Amino acid sequence: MIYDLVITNIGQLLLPDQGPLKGGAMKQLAVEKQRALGIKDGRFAWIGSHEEGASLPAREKVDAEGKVVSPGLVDPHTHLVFGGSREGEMVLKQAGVPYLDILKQGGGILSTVKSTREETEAELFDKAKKHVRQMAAHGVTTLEAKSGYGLDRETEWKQLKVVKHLNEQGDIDIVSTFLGPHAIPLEYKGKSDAFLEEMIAMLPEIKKQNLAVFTDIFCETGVFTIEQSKHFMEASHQLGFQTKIHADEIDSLGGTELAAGLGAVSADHLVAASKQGIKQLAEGETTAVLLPGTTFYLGKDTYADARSMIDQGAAVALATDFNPGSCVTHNLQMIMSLAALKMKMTPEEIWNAVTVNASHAIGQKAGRIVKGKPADFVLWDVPNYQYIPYHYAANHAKMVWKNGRKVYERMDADVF
Ligand code: IZC
Ligand code: ZN
Repeated sequence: MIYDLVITNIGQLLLPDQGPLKGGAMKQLAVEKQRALGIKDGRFAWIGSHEEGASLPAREKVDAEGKVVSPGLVDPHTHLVFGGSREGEMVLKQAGVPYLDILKQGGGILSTVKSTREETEAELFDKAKKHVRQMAAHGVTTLEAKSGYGLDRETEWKQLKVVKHLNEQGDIDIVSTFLGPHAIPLEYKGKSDAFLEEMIAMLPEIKKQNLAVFTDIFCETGVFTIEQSKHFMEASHQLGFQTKIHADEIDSLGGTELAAGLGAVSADHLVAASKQGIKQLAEGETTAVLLPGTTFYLGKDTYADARSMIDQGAAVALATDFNPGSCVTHNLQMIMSLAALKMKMTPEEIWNAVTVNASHAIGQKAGRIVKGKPADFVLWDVPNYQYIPYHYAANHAKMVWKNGRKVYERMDADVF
């Protein structure tokens, strides 16, 4: 057999175990030295020693030069599709205006809603495509994308269609989430129950057209209450959706307990999660998706308590939360550094959190290097896997493959 591609001379090959990895299991990360990979028809077809790999017949060979190869990263929480941008809010944040106050004044999410309503589907598609390319360039081969900047039928629909077309037309797998209850639009001010019903009324058609796998809701002071979140999640479950929730990001409302109690697939943010909420995560099936980039970007000092979550037995995943207001980065590697520096996660926990646990949080079977599975992987220009959280804010990806196809290669100008 002739392989399509053989990667030789892999210094460290990272082989996360099947997820979800809970608690102490997150400390386990198999790392094999001096390995090689054979790829055929878009899948991993052979894994073995460098010596054997060097003699395999292949259409293309890549010498990894003793560097690190990992599974493609998975980003399980992004607000990918949006119009406009919010750089004007930076001075407000500097002046100490809280995120929720900016929203209350019609800015924040509502400012992005205005821009997203104004832009055409084609414009939103082109912008989102660029963001996906950037994420892929940073090592991401599977990601989740939320709607939630329409807050009306027409625009939510437009966002969901953009995600569908991106997923169909591009190489990167994009898993769609309906986040209709992301904020209360101006035309429903003071009528949040009526708005929520309007969003619930969209669910059957979204299901019928297979436009989203998950639903999500922003459970927060001044946005949706615990009771409203419960109602929306139960309605979603009844219609066959799995659920996610923006929970306990700013105020401790009990969204973590709600998610664990209802068996949500993930509870996201959790900066203000209670002890009881963390205990329930550890006992239940809900993955904690932590977004330290948002805490950093909002200039706060208190990060989600990843240590308690892992030490008590929960499954933790990491994501960028890429969005135009509260975390503006494509770079999941930066999030890995914040997880190490601010949440005291170990390198092994971090790698599991951005591969198998992230994949589990969006119902995918990605994030692993296994014979017969799609060949999604990254060659990193680093000497060992601990190096990525250590050297922060850089892009260490050298080459990225999705289904065996190279989707990114770093160009180094010959300046010396
Ligand atoms: O646009 O501010 N937290 N939703 C909930 C966001 C942040 C995104 C945004
Ligand atoms: Zn979010």
